[in-house]
Amino acid sequence: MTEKEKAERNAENPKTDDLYMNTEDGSGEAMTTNQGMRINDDQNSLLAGERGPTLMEDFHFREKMTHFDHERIPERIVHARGAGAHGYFESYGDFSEFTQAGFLSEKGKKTPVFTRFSTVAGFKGSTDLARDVRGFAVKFYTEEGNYDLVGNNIPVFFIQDAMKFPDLIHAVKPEQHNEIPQAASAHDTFWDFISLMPESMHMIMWVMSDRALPRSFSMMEGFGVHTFRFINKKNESFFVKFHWKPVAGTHSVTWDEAQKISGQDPDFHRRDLWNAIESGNFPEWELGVQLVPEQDEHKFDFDLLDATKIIPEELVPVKLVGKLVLDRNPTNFFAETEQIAFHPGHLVPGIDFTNDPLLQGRLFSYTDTQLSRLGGPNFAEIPINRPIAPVHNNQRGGHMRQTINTGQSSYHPNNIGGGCPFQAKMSEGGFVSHHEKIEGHKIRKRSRSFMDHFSQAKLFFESQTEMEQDHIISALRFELGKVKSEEIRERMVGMLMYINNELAKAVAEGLGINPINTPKEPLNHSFPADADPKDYQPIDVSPSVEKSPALSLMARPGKGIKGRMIAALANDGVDAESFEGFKNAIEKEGGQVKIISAHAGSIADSNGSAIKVDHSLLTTSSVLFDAVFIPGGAKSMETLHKNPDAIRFVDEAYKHYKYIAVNGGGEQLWDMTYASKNANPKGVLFDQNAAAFIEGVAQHRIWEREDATRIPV
Ligand code: HDD
Repeated sequence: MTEKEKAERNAENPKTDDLYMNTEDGSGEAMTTNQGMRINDDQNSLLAGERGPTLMEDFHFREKMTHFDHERIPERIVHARGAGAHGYFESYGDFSEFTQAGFLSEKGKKTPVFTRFSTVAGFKGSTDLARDVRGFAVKFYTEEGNYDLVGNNIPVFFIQDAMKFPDLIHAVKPEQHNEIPQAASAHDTFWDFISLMPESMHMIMWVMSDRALPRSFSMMEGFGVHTFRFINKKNESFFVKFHWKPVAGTHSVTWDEAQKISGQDPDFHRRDLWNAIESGNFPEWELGVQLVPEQDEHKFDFDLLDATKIIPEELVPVKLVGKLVLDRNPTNFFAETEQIAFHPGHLVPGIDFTNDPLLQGRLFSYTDTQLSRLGGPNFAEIPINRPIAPVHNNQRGGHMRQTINTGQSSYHPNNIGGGCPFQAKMSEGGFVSHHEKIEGHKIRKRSRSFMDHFSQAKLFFESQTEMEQDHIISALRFELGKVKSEEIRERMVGMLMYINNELAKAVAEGLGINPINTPKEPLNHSFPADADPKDYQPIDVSPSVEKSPALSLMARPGKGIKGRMIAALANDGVDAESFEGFKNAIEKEGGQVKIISAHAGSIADSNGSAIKVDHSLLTTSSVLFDAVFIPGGAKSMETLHKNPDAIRFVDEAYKHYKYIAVNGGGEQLWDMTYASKNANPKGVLFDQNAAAFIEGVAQHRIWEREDATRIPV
């Protein structure tokens, strides 16, 4: 995308920069200290004599070094690793029948947003491709104040009560004695905890599925997870579950690829988001809501307040209400992506909480964590966190206060300040909590309606395609295979038997366990010291939905190839016509073509024109691409067919079920591969036009390529 195009697009869409950005690029300016004094030597410390010691009075050195020494802030306790982007949300219509939220009040209404995606378990410097849940947090800068939808790419959670969150996170993070392993749940403490917590089984099915290995942030769904409330102007309330549906469809990588990508390019997802936006292929999602009228609260066979449950789409359809477009990369990662502070309690009138005990606990945690991460109570004044709605209140002081409040009074009621700032009337946009009737005893107890831990785990597993089920089995074999304790492995297999017998048997076989011998009762070890354990054991529920096709990744293939990366294997002498024709057709559809060659620099095509090489075979790998194109050209093939890295590149792409297009003399390289030994390879297109290849790439993978796994790379 050209700078002119970017400027035009920025002018069209609402954005927050003008409102908060305090950018500084130093161009054309002399260097100064933080006090604004000009610096004329930034190379040498102030010394007592040419070879003498550094003087304490060197204030420029001390200021520069002190700032550097304090450059880092504590990383997030969870979701430390992330990437973010600016964009906008556009409402599909007027949804005031359900909510008074202004950003959903008018067709075409655009609201600026900042979105941050993240992994959960790894440290800030860990790999993007960990098997993990992904955070999907959106800050809407609405006219009524900031609204944060702080969700994940999985619609349920491991635990039902926030009280268990520190335990869950301690269990999944690197173990405390040796801080190993990084960004991985495949270790004893995680599975020890999980195998004692049957409420986590539904989430475990999702995390062991390909959902935990997204191909791209733009190819994963997002969910608000909890049941929230919509409130309309008549004060009528609807329970609501939020969904983000990716326009590009839902796609994943395989576990073998994920592990290799972690070494080849641990920034794979960050880079993908950045490149997609820079190339003008803006990632898009539609916002969907499942609405349940207040009076239907108890109509389901699960509790709406239980965050380990979904509402199957077959019971309540997803209504699309708007679109999220990410169209601008951050200007400075630290200032924006690192300093942004999300909070599920940042609401606008028209959206409210429910009594979900996981959500209620989150309402405390997020502000609390910002206090240590961002250093004090004024984090809402950091540019990226500032609402576009004006802020007026009597909060004063604190570390790093930016606002200079004028006047004499900082309390309410006051007469000295003319009673200002005054309390807004409801008609002026005030927030009023839903008038829910609450009566009860103070009690620490989990409701019996939260005790069905297996029916939706079963629903999820049994709604997957055979290939997806195989991946879940392999993931569990891998994860539990890394667990050293036999007892934990057995306890987990015992738990899986309550989800699906075939699943448990297959996992047990991989672990060399006889499932018959696995412990059965009690399943739940998470109950108060004086409680009767029986009160906390799972209950059996027959669900009203036995299969939900919407739970399979295959349910949302999306359209087209926007954002896909295609590797073109070419060397000097590549056939100009065959290469250009494919490249142009792919780029027209929003895919990106990268030239991979035996050497870096540039290659000369058959017409003698120079083509810039994007990567030599040394600096890239097939796992970083969605498909491979081998254009013809006798001279090009003469080099490549002898290159072991080129042969492996093609074989590996085949192993990972990718489409491969072979044109003209490209067959010379193909014939050297192990994959070519198959007489009728699926998804390998010989001398077909670009349209056929594009159609294939849009399907993402050829999962029915049965012989793929036996490719020895
Ligand atoms: Fe959380 C960060 C999502 C449960 C406590 N959480 C955080 C982020 C996301 C979520 C997307 C990263 C935001 C960003 O990009 O900066 N968390 C969830 C979801 C949950 C959930 C969807 C369950 C439905 N979280 C949860 C619980 C607690 C927390 C139960 C504690 C009681 N989460 C935090 C936190 C974090 C956080 C410690 C770390 C950094 C931050 O908040 O700003 O407060």
